[in-house]
Amino acid sequence: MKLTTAQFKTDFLNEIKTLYATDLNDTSALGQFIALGHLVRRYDGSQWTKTSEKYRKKDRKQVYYFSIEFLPGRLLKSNLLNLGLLDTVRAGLKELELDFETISAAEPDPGLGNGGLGRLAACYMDSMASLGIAGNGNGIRYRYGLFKQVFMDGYQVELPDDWLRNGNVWEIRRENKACLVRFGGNVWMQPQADGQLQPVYEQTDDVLAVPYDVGMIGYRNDVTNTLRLWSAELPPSADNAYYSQEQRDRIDDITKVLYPDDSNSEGQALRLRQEYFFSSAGVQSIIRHYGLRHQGMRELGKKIAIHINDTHPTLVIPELMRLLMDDHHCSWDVAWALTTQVMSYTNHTILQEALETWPIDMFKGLLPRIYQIVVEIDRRYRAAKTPIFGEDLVNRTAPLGNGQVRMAYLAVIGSHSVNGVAPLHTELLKNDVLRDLYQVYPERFNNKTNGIATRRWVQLANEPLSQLIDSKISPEWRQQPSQLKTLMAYQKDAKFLKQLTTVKQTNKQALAAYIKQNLGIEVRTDAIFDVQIKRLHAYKRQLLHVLEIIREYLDLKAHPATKAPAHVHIFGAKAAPSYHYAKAIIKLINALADLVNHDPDIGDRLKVVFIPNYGVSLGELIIPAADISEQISTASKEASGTSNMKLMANGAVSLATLDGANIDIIQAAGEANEYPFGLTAKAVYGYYERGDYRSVDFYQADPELKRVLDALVDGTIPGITTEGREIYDSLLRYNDEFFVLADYESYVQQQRQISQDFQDQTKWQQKALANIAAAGIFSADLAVARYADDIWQVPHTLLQD
Ligand code: NBX
Repeated sequence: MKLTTAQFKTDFLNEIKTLYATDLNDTSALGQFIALGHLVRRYDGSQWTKTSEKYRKKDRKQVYYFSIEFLPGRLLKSNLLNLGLLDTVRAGLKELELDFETISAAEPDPGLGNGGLGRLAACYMDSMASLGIAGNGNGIRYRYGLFKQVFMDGYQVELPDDWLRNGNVWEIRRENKACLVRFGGNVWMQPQADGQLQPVYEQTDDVLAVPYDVGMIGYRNDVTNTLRLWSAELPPSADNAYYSQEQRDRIDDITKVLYPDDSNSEGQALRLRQEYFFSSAGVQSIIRHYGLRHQGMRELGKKIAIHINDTHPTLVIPELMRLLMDDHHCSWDVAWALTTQVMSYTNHTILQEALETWPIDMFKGLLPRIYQIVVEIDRRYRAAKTPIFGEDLVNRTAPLGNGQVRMAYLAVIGSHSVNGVAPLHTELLKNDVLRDLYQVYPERFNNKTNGIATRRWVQLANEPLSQLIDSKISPEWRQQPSQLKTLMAYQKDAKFLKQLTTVKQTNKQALAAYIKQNLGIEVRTDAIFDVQIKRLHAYKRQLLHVLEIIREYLDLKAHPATKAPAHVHIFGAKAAPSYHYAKAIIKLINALADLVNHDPDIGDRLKVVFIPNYGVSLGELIIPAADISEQISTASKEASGTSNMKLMANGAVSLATLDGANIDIIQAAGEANEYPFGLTAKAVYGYYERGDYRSVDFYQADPELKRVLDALVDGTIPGITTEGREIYDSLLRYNDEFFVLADYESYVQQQRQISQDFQDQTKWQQKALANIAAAGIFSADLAVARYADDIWQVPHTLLQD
């Protein structure tokens, strides 16, 4: 849109006056942010309305992306960028003697997700809008987001994330679109005059689902889509029924707090209530919207697509069946054909403990009608498939088994498409986790490698790099990240490579300033910034990184004259509050940091920095400053990874196992430009099959490794107590579940190589450049276009090369 600086200033000052009845000098950065937010909403308002009208007029097929998590990050800057107003607003604020960055930092960062899965959903919302896809998000408006992490005495302490304290400028409460979601009670089927059966509900607990809509603004294309987040409230009771405090709490609790578990299924009834709550409300609103425009349900499959982001929204399958049969009087067969045509499912993990199952008793009690439908899905599946695949396979794959409702199986059976998120992951789904179902439905399985929003992760997070890129190649890369590959023409341009170093320095200074101010640690910006940012989990192996730090420390102590570049190890990671082992690792890292950072023998040559409360906003600060991207999960365990892509796009070089999308990154940028190491997935599976992994052998064979491991228990790291022993035991007594010791040697070797290679900055920046140039293929726009083409079958405006 068009806006002059002068006009913006007038609008902004008016907004301040209207909102606060005072003048600019009397407002805080937060107040200024809120005013700006309102203004942006106003600038975008007509675009949002027009988008819905356009979709309606053209009767466009709608995509609904269901996800129990969305991690959008702060929206002010990205909304301004996408509306084309960022420069104008910056200039206007500057003339008013205000600092845009300070105002922007006052925006709360909504932590409505745990990690990769939630952030991916947000990247895809941005891409759907930017590709002109009629895409809608559907999720939960948690009153409290993921906990805020602080460290006390090196231990993680969780504080509530009261992100709505000052309201949310981006949302619109739509009370008129609220609907009821039913829990519990009894249901029985009553025959009607026409012979049809209608459910009769008794003594149900009804919850009012109220939607809050957030505009998802496309990149300079006049499109604004909707992310709809549901909040649970007391229903308006016609007979003024009295609700006990307990009933009120039970309703409030549904959307009160995000489960802080990444890659782990809690199995709690409250979680199941959350899942059905947003699945039911979402499907009800879809059907109502569809019904306003269409006669009957015949066209449903042509007009809507529902995407299930991991198994948490799987109940959309029986819920759609319920609405089609009970409310719209479809036969089972018609309803089932429509449902499978509409649904598609993405799996994000092969970890056993993450695969959701619900005890049948719990499920039946909470969702009696839905349970009846699942029983019928199960019955029909068994009847149809047993003659072809035999009883054993069918028993293993049916939605109901071992007293459980098996969500992943239900998702596969009720969808027309099942995808993994990187080629290796999809292969493992087919050959391992979902092997039996792959026999039954081979045509449903496909891969969709993850992607990232380059606009947020490069254009916004790394403006110095973006400007440097603009000075060399056409700004088209901003719309079409695949164009980044043309940067390879500068592989031998010494001046350009120097400029890359300068850009990195600038970003490192910004991060170093944050570290100094918040943690009191001083780091050299000519050091290697070695970054591992992700949830804390044993399979992600922060521990392997820790062992390397201990090795470097002991090495520097023993050989003070060693010439090597300074090394700063940077961690960001939250542990699930009940994940004891992960918390022990946090304590270990903090204790090690304490030791290393205060050792006068070490000085500024080695630093360990654990930045608390890692999330989207800190990612935007850390990622542009990274030299090394630590992607060191045990091969086969990380479905894809997405921080690997973000770091690569910002010129960090991957130190990586052959896991998830690391494989594709290494292939894209060239092996010579990364530091691959470790067991392959095949080798890991080989150990499983033979059962002959013996971690102690590695300990005994390598004196250096022995010295490093002993440091966990011999008092070398004074800050730890039982944690050292626990971790030591996990590696040696309990045989090192994640093959840390097997990969230690090759990891250390690559770390040594990095220390050497970093000294030649020309060569180093050539590697960085190869990474930046190859990162375009991991753009979320491309990934979403593939979903649109292959799965949802909707048009989009992706510019192809
Ligand atoms: O999804 C992550 C994977 O671990 C990453 O490798 C991947 O890049 C990312 C996006 O595809 N998974 C994730 O964040 N969470 C879960 O997978 C999850 C599964 C079940 C559960 C809770 C979380 N109960």
